[in-house]
This record gives sequence, C-alpha cells and structure tokens, in this order.
Amino acid sequence: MKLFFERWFGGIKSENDHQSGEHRVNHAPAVTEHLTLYYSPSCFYCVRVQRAMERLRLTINGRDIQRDEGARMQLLTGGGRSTVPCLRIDSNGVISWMYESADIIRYLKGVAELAYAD
Ligand SMILES: N[C@@H](CCC(=O)N[C@@H](CS)C(=O)NCC(=O)O)C(=O)O
Repeated sequence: MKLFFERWFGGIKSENDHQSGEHRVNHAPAVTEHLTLYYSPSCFYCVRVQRAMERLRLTINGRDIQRDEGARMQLLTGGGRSTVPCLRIDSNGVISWMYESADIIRYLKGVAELAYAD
C-alpha cells in the first residue's frame, strides 16, 4: 500500500526541490499562488485532496511534512496541529489553516469555478 502512494504521488509532482521538500503538484494556473497544501504521501485523506486537484486542474504548492521537518514545524506552529492534509490560505497577508479534507475539496471547487469562469 505504501508503495502505491509513493508511486501515485511521485507520478504527479513536478519541479521537485529535494533540498527543501517543496514542490508543485498538478498542472495549471496562478490562481492558487496564495495556497499551500501540507500533506504526507502515506495519507489517504491527502490522496483524496490531490485527486480533487487533478479533477479541478489546479496547481498548488505542496509541502511534504513526512520528508520535510521544517514544513512539519511550520504546520504545527502556524496551524496548531501537524495533522494533514492542511491547506494554508494567505488572504492578502491574513493566514488561515484549513484542516478537513472535505472542507479543502469544497474550497478548491470554489477556486476552480472562479478560475475557469467565462
Ligand atoms: N478529518 C481529517 C483526517 C485527517 C487525518 O486523519 N490525517 C492523518 C493522516 S492520514 C494525520 O495527520 N494524523 C496525524 C495527526 O493527527 O497528528 C480529514 O479528513 O482531513
């Protein structure tokens, strides 16, 4: 099962930065520049969010907390918990942390609707 997740995540990530553990996932526009998805490759809920991102054709900065201790600490100190998935939302400098995968997917649907409107 672990291998499946590793392959699945490995298949979609691009512009991978092995030093920082920071990379972009999926394929698309700049409408998600204010978003960062904290995730772990072994987390089923994260897979659900990533699948939604693919369906919605959204590109989002991803931070793998399993591989990147700095990212895990950012999540813990910023959001208050190290649970993943967590979507960090920067609304003109006001930072919020969304922890529930269902909430994240709902939020991303709204982002996609705006992005692909008209
Ligand atoms: N209700 C959450 C569940 C998330 C969850 O259970 N995440 C696990 C990984 S699959 C986790 O981060 N566990 C470690 C922790 O809670 O600190 C959601 O749907 O997003």
